Amino acid sequence: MAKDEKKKVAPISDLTICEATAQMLEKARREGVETAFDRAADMKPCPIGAESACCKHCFMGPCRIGSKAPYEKVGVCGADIDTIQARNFGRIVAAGTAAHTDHGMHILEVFRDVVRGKIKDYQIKDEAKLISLAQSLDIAVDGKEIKEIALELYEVLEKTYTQVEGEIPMVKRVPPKTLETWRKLGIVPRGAMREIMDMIHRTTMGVDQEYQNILKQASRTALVDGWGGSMVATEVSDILFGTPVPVEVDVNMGCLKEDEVNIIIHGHEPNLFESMVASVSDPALVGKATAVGAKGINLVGMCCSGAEMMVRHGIPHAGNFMSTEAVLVTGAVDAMGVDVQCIKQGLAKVADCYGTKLFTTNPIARMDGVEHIEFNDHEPRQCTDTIVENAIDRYKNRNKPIEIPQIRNSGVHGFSHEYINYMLGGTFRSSYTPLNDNVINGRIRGVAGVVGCTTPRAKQDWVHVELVKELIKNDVLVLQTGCSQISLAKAGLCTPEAAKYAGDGLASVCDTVGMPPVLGMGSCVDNSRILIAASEMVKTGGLGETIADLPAAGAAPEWMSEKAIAIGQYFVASGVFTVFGVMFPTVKDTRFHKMLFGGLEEMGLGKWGLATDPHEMARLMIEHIDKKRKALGIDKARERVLADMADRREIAS
Ligand code: SF4
Ligand code: MSK
Repeated sequence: MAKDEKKKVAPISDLTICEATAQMLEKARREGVETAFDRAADMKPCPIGAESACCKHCFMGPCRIGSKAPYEKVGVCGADIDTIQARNFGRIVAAGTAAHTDHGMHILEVFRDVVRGKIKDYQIKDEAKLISLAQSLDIAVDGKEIKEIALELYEVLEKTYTQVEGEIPMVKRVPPKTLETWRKLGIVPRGAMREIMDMIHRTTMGVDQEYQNILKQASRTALVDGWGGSMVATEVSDILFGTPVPVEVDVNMGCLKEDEVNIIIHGHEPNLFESMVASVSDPALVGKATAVGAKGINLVGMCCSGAEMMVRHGIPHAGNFMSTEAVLVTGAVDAMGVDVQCIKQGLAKVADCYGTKLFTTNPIARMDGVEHIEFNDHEPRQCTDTIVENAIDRYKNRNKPIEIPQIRNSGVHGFSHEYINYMLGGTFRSSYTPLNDNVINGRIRGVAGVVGCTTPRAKQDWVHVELVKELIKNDVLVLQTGCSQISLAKAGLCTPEAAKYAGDGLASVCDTVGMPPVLGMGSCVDNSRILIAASEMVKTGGLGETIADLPAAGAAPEWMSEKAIAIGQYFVASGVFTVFGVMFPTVKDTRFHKMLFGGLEEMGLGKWGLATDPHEMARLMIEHIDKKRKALGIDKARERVLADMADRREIAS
């Protein structure tokens, strides 16, 4: 475990603003335990790969083109820099889309088997959502039993994944003018399997060698993620496990309890976590825990499955992606169960150092040297009860000193798009009209989605927090998901009291409604909630006819995953200006880069932006929001007038 003396070591104050993580990184260093922060300091990214200026799609290469203008160098096959970058980009989108859609398809299969009575451990929790989703997809519901509607809904939603021709079902939720643009451009998705297959096919050696055409398919593939795989995952998870409503919940490593059996679930699919909730509530298992001297069993989430359970059930959350190794350094985690996505292989060594029992559970995601307890949706408790028993055993035999950073941050999370509708409109007139009115009258300048990962390539949480502080100060309402939401929760900005940091207009809306200026919506798959909120704003009227008309922008300030690029591209293809931090995998000034960062907007879609500094990122987003306000004729802040629908349409014209 002794650290290699030659390795570069970055000061911890440069790595994170999360005090708990910093405290654990200090401890890890004292104890000679390595984390991703250390590995990143010692691993200089390949500059050619970082700019996507190389290709290994065949073995006449791999070819390194480099990023020197005028970009005359080509690969052995003759592929130029634009083709190479577009192919790489398309494959990143395909990989991210595959992750979200495989997750969504799995949840849909669970739903099917629940409805058919083959899975007994889960039930339909939100019948009202089931009915409203069915109606939104033109499924007749009158006079039908819930089971009949649910089976019809399953048949329709399955097309999201398996359909080979036609349009995916959820396009019915897209604003008509946005859909018209997609149809004109030929980017309406058919089905996820088809689009991902097409994307991978056309980017093999010697197939599609026109960057515009490759990007067209990348947009189509990304859209089947946002409006398909991810949206189905979110909607069906809500139907099965409950639609989030605001709940007060604690975040940070102080959620661990020294005198209880601590279990962390980390990953993405909610079914593992749901079963674990049942296991830790089982009196027999609680009894076993107390029999060994524990005061109880403490279940805590991390990363996105944690974010999803936090918004749905108010389960405490210990930290985001860059804290998953650090949390094990506390020595207090008795067991960690992981499923899919964003699980660092480095966890295995850290868990080993501190005696935490780490378990993989998903058949597609094993780790060398880590015990696998397969999770089966038909018998979910077999897996989760076994993890609990192992955790109790580890508690009984704890033999490492425990140091839990005593930091907990309370906040309100769980703003589903349904709840935003209700919150702003009230019980009897649920609608997005009050939100649109407040945007039109200027109290809310615009809406921003700030989402995505944390990474050792940026100071953890800092870019998220600085960006959001500046946005709300400028009256931009912030919607959040994923690891970003945890960054902001730790900074204390997910409370109604945080309205004091907002500009006067946004603060007045927050005070009236009693909401925070930063609305946490869930996991990275739940970015689909932001799409639906945007769609509802367009359909409500007064803010243009397409998502591209909205005074809105998106950002992933500390992104690292292929999934983030897929999400970014589905927001861009939906019409949103989307700014990424850290870096972007293109060579600036190539034709492909220009198309992403401007050309797509000229075609009626959104566009990408890049800024590593949060204040520059905020400037870009606010400038874009103001541009859209000007185009809508609402650029001058006005006192609120209660406009009716006709008035709002007039403002839009
Ligand atoms: Fe090189 Fe062309 Fe093969 Fe890519 S596809 S590795 S550019 S020869
Ligand atoms: S977990 S994709 S680090 S948000 Fe969804 Fe967090 Fe990014 Fe993974």
